Amino acid sequence: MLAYHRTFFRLACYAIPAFLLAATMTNTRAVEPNYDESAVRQFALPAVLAGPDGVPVTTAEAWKNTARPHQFGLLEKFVYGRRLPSVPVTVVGQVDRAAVTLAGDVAALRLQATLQLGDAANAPTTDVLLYLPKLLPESKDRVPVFLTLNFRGNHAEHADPEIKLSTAWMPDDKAAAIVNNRATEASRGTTAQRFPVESMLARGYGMATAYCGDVFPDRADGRAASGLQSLGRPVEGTLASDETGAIGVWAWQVSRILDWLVTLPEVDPQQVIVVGHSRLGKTALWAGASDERFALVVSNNSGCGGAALSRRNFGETVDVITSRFPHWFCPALATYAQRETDLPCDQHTLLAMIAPRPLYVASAVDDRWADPRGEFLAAVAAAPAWKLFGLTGLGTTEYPAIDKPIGATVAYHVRTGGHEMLAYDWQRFADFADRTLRHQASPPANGYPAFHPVQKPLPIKPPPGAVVLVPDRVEKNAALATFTSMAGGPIDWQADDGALAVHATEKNANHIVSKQLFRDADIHAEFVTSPEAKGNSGLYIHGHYEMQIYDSFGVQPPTDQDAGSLYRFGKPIVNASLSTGQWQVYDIRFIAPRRDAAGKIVKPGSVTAWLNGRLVQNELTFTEPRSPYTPYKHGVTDFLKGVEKHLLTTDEGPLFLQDHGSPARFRNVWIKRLDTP
Ligand code: GTR
Repeated sequence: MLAYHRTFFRLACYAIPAFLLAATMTNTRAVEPNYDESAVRQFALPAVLAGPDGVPVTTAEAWKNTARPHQFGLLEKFVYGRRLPSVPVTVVGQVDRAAVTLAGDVAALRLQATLQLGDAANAPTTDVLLYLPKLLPESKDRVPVFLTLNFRGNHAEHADPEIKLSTAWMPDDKAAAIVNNRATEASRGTTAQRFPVESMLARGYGMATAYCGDVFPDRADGRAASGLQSLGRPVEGTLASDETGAIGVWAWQVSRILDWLVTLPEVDPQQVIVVGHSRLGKTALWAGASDERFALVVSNNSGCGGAALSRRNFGETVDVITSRFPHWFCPALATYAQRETDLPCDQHTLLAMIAPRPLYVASAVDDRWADPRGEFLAAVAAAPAWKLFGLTGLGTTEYPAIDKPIGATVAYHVRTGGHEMLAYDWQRFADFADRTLRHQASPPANGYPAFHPVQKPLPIKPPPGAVVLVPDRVEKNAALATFTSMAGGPIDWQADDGALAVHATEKNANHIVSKQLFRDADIHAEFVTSPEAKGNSGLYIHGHYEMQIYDSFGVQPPTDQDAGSLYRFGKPIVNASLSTGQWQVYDIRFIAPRRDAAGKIVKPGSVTAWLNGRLVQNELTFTEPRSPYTPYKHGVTDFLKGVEKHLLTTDEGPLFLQDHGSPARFRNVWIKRLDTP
């Protein structure tokens, strides 16, 4: 069937007038996307090093002078439209500078500035949010900065309540609490899983972001409300085939923000890294191609029109993307729908534009729509451009294993999980920037597997090597031998409707204590909160750090009392709570703090947590316990004194399920130790 369509359309392209062709193409859009590798068509890629005469160049000089400009011109003409001119950038009003302390006691400098792009009367403005690691006052150090556009406004990228709430148009989106095309207070932090400020600042990087919709609202008729008019570009009627699309405008926005960043004394102008996810990953690549001041370019899950080869009919195609998002590209691209093999360029040439600078292409294994293999093959095919400079690009043609980054000056990974930009991705980008830009070793990786838990459908099967503390069905009168009471004896919690119910007490000190001890571990727990006593319970890790269980359904904004918080250390990134009576699920990666011989913490611990499919803590660091209610202080027994002593000397402790006066129920609780086989 697919073969039939391919042949049919190749003929169609040559024989059928344009208006009929458009109609036929619309029909085929109903065809299921191809996810069958064996049904990918055979194709030859345009020579990546070819100059205007079609002959591949052989020197870096010739590449810079002839082939690169020629190839860049093809990308302008057939994919993104003409690069927009530079304009003067001015700060509107004052830059808002504030010293802030972020979750995990991370000291930072937060800057917020409104930039006007150009001096035309209708010049657009964009709000930039920038966090910088706090430097000593006398420091002359300048820091590298990751710059990324965002989808839902700066306030959605971090829960910091001082971030200016965007008033720009946004697509309605329940998950981001956008109502009637405007952000609400509840929108704060809703995309924070994509912007791990604290952990990147801890590695010495600044984090900058701005909303793409400030200069081009992401909708088919967004052109009229875009910055294009201020640049004298047409915004209606029939457009020239190489008229710039939204991606070109967003890339221009990124470059203008760079104009401002490089004026800041704290920012290293030679080390600004452009990063983008998805459509904004396409944008990051085009920005990096159009503006060679970007020192490193990162594409995350950018897919069709980004890092993925257009000639591969796998996942999203030129046909689909140009019909769903006609405003993203220049009009010429749509004419190559169903005849991608006729395109004078392909996306490997886009990647080659980054040479000799370092480039990172990141995919996710379940993001088949973005064609992970097509992204990898484009990186392979772009390699000759780095070779001209005596550099190794990817250095391999072999597809890597999941969660195993590869590459030299071009890096690639395919992460576990789906279409997102997560802590794992950022840590790899920072590793790569450490190596290629800063020429320094990255902090030792703990070597643990990537953590992107699947949380539905419940119950989740425990992985190999996990120690099950509570089975997924608890039989009536089952004597659960995996826990002890606070006094070290048998527990008095009972089965209730197949789950283990908290035996709630007035003193709130009838926790149960796992016999299994652990240091670093992944912890999984399924639970139901009760409407009594605010649903309060918790996963009291090591008896020191409580991942909160609470009836927080609908609470906005969530505080450090609510479900998803690490009590007394950090409120949840987003309120992911379900209502009482519903099964909920936590997955927690707990990296234990390390202590010296006297039991004092010498290296902070960290917690990453997912609640009901949403990231609620992202590598939140913590030091000495802060709760006055730890079981080593409140309800303490001789048995617990022994547990604490062991903990302070070995960094290993139990998991407590907490009694806080509310009969929460648990099932399918398990621990997978990370630091032992
Ligand atoms: C999809 C689109 C992709 C990708 C994604 C995104 O709908 O098909 O090309 O860009 O949106 O930006 O999230």
